[in-house]
Amino acid sequence: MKKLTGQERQAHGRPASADLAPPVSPAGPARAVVAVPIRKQAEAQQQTQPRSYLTAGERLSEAAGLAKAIGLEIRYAGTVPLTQPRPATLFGSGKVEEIGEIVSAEEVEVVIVDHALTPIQQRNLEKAWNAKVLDRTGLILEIFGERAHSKAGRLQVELARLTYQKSRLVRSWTHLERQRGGFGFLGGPGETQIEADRRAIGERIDSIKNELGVVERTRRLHRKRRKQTQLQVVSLVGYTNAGKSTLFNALTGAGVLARDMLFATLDPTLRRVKFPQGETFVLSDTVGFVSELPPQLIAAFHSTLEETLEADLILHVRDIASQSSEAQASEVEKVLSEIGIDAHEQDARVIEVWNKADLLPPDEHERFAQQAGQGRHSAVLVSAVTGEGLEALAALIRQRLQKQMCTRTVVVSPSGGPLIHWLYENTEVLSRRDDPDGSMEFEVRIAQEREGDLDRHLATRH
Ligand SMILES: Nc1nc2c(ncn2[C@@H]2O[C@H](COP(=O)(O)OP(=O)(O)OP(=O)(O)O)[C@@H](O)[C@H]2O)c(=O)[nH]1
Ligand SMILES: [Mg+2]
Repeated sequence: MKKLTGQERQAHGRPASADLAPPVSPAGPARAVVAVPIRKQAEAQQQTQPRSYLTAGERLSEAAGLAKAIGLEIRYAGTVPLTQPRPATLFGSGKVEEIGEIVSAEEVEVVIVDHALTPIQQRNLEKAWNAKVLDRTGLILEIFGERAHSKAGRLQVELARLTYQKSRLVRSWTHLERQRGGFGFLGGPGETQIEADRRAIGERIDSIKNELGVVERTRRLHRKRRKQTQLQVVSLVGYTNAGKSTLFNALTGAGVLARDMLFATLDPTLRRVKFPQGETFVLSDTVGFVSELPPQLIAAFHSTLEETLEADLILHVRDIASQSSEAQASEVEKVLSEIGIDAHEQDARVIEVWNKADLLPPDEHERFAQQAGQGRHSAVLVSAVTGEGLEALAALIRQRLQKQMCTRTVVVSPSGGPLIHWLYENTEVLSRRDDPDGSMEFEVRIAQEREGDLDRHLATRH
């Protein structure tokens, strides 16, 4: 089939490649090809550490899932062996041609290359295939762009996008390149235009950071307030689609979005949960992780991830029925360690929640049920859909949170007003008894790490 030129495509009602906006246009979802480059050493790595790396097949289905997450209609998806990355086009000319034939045969508008591409490689491949090309980071940014609804979420995504775009401003411009990299500025090619774009992007990044600064300060204030009143926080983390929001809804009765699509959740949601015994804690649901999460996104979402960093307990939710559950778990641990949580070994705050137990065949279910208590982390086998294991999970959460707290009895003299105020401000008052002589006896709960503060106050005020 003859390859269509830009003009012919426009004549056929399809936009020229440069300003293609995937995915959904009045003509229906954009047609896409998904190409997953597989490097020799990545394959070797996967073979030596099968539990830490996704197989080629798993990477392919994940890349297809990411493409579907923005509504692309996948016409062809395949892995492409990559022996020697080429500076100009990543793939060798033979592969470029091969993919090009599929692109024109399927009349594809977007090609997803599940690998990092330089701006030069991206431009050259767009020319070669006369289609829009998105690399992995570009695709994930598109997904986040679609999912961001809150002001904070939209700012964070725009910040990540601009940071990514700023790093991709390239020198040698043609008309096409100006449209893509130029942030909409119609300057001439050459130094000045790039400098102008870089400055404009830099200014926008600064103003976004200022706006986000307000969001972060508010979140920090809320966290400080919760800490003061001993309200402990339990944070749900995990690979995207593992079932975090479904579990959140099951434990809190909230109705946050839970759906079989990647990155359904972007903004954090917090809800109080009360144990039957009366104590209360806060559960937080947040954005999921994926392998090779773009660093720009981790940076832009650090105030969201800070919630997890400062949590009293971290529930690492895993889709235990997924073939790539182990590899996904190690990807999650990589991101957590990037934000300062050593989830792999040391951090005692981590509990693994092995979710989707209902999808396991009986023998596997049996095996995981046995393993749950034995691994390097406490783990609980649950199904957020059937409710299996949720009581055991709640009991383990309570036990762990209690371990971090201590209960003290405090007797306050009749003139102890300031101390009483401090107790209400900084502890969880479980009970109070007023004695006939005017003194009061309080039973309070306080985090072990803050017991010193209480003792200091008792020493100075009665
Ligand atoms: N069978 C089964 N499906 C589940 C279970 N938990 C969640 N799911 C399904 O898995 C899909 C993803 O669930 P979510 O709760 O949205 O997953 P998530 O981890 O919050 O995903 P993101 O927000 O995208 O990171 C949905 O279709 C859920 O219905 C479970 O225990 N069993
Ligand atoms: Mg979710």
